[in-house]
Amino acid sequence: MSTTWDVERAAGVLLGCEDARSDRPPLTDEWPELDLATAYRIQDETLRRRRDRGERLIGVKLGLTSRAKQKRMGVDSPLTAWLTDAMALPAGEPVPQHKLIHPRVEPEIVFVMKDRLAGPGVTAAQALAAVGTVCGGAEVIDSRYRDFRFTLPDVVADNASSGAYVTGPVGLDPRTLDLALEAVLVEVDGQIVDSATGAAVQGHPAEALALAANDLGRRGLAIEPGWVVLTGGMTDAVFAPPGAEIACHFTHLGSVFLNGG
Ligand code: 0L1
Ligand code: MG
Repeated sequence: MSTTWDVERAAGVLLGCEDARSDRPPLTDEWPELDLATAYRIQDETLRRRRDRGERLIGVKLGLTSRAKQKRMGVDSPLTAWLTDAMALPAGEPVPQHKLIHPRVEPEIVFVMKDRLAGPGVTAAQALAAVGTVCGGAEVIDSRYRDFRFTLPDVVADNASSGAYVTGPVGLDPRTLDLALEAVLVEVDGQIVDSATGAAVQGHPAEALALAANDLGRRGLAIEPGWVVLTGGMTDAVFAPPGAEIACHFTHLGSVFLNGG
């Protein structure tokens, strides 16, 4: 059975699920030998195909950087994935339900890069020095796997459940605030359902940024000036059914509002 799978087929199947809005069992159910290096090759192949169809690479996102996310998904290692312009959701736009399978929303601290950042060996302080602005944000995740059931190689291959993301209205110099203490309250229909501070993300979101630079560095890649970096869900993600009103209120980074569509 496992011999029937390869990078090209897996990339095609995952993008096909995305286009058809259909979910499927994890690849590792049929391809148990799928390892992390091959999973990143699948992720890169999906990026290549997205670019072939006109999407522009605009940044990188981290996944599973907080204990809340790791515990919920049963995967205890962070990962990186790609962001393209097609994933950017203008503020005020509803969750694009017509393009998604089973969207969930999570609050994130988002960096916009000023300088190039190339690992390996990047520290959190060096990472922060390369940042232009920091914003509050929300990611709309949408796994191609049924019930969000996956292993680490599965979710890496699936571009870390990428769907869409929105950034808040406030962009600050990250050196003017303590991002470990930056708090977020997540509200659904006016009820607070979760909260966290930036410390939830690897102790400090700059640690997550350094992790991404070092991870890309090991693959011969770098974080480029102007790129957007999503540092990973600070809390567990909330379901985003049509009609829900979701808000992420940050201490200094403003509020991000998302209508469930
Ligand atoms: O579906 C998932 O929860 C995996 C992606 C993780 C995204 C994140 O932690 O920000
Ligand atoms: Mg995320």
